Amino acid sequence: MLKESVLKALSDQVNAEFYSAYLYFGMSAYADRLGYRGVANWLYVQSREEMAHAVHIYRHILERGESPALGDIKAPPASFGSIKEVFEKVLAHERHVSDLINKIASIAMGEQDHATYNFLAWYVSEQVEEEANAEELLSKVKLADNNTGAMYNLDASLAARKFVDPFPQTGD
Ligand code: OFO
Repeated sequence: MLKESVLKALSDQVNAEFYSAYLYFGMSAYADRLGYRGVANWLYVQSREEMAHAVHIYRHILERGESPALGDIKAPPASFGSIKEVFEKVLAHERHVSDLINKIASIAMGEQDHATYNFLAWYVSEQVEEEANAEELLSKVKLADNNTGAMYNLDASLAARKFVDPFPQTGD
């Protein structure tokens, strides 16, 4: 069983992870429309990872004998000013998600829910990686600075990203 405050925080995070997936779907579609197929692929893979993050939390809630409260997922923006703006928003969003994860970890610790606190350790580390990846990509886009050749090469390199299940042991 989970304390009410932990259940609410975890349920909200399921929603936040699905929103992340939805946001990156929207960004992927935007990049695709501009012809940046590699950027679109990177964001699509990112979106799939976010769904896996959501399902993994959902399963933790079920394993603890509770049901998540599944709320509405808000619509993401349909358009962005540029590829640079996309990655600025990715970075800002990942920083926001890091804050959310840290807050849930604090709630779990406050409630002495060591199982949830331990479960969240993976997400804490993941957010360090997510922020680093977003920062690196934003730097590369800024360095390319609308240079067509540099953007073409960056786009080609992002086309190689493949989805890897972050939780192969559970198939989430
Ligand atoms: Fe779920 O890791 Fe990004 O947001």
